[in-house]
Amino acid sequence: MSLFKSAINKLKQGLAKTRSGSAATVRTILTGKKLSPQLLKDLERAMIQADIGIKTAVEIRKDIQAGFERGEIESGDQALAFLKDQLRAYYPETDRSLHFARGEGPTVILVAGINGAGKTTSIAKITKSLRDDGKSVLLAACDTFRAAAVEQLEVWSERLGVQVIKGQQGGDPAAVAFDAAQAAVARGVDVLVLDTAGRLHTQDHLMRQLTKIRSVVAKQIPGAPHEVILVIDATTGQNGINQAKVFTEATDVTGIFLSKLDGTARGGIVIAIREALNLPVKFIGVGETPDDVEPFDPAKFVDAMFAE
Ligand SMILES: Nc1nc2c(ncn2[C@@H]2O[C@H](COP(=O)(O)OP(=O)(O)OP(=O)(O)O)[C@@H](O)[C@H]2O)c(=O)[nH]1
Ligand SMILES: [Mg+2]
Repeated sequence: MSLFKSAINKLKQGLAKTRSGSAATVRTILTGKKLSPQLLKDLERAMIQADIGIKTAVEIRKDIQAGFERGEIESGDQALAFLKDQLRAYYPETDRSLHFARGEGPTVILVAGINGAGKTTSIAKITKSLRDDGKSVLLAACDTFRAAAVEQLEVWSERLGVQVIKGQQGGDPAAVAFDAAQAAVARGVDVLVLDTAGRLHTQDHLMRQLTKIRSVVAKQIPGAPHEVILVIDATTGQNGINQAKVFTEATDVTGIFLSKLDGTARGGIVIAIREALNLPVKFIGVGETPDDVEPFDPAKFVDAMFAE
């Protein structure tokens, strides 16, 4: 993934709260200790507190326990090394890059998520990376529900030097998507990114609106949307994952943008997402500026999470 440059220091900084919080607890519980049944219990609790997900936490504890009973894992330090290996092993080589349209035509990225998840900010991050890579980008303000939503997208677009297609407040978001798809083709832009509403009258409304936006762009641009990115706020923990499930049931999501990892001490949520949704986390948000984005690299993530 050359597009998004990964910087281990930024990642470590972004995970500062996790590193000094829940991951530090896991580390200090284990470091320099002799492994014991009590220590295993404490470890399991600490992993759950890190938002790793109950199933995964229990699984890892059981595996370490089995190693302990066989006499293969004797110390806390060995257990920590095993834990890290295990976490890395949960992530087989999968394609975490953004998928672009093959051949002609713009690539369409649809961005969804509950209100306040960080959609608009994450779009600014994706846009900045695409622009840095020399790609032209057009934005579509399909959140016509809130006036401020369009303004916020416009502020980012001015800063990033890209244009926005918008409609009337309260208008049909699918009509905005239609105009935007036409404009993207006519202007020959490389990537069209659609911002959507996070809240509507009902969840059912929201899901139907997403479906409608999807089908409108699919009719205009073959193969679109090429990516459906679901933004999940890392600070909302299991609750956020449960809300995300509703989206994955209603529409084909191709990847997760996990925002606000810098704002939580429970960075283990990345692992819980694997357990609950089985979708690739493609990007992580580690701050509020367009530069605060990292491609998700499991090995680097696990290292950064447990780094001192
Ligand atoms: N610390 C931190 N804050 C973030 C990050 N991503 C987004 N935010 C903040 O979260 C708040 C909500 O972000 P938005 O991008 O407006 O979220 P949204 O999903 O578009 O919200 P709605 O349009 O209301 O549904 C803003 O204050 C952002 O600055 C992140 O990675 N780290
Ligand atoms: Mg928004």
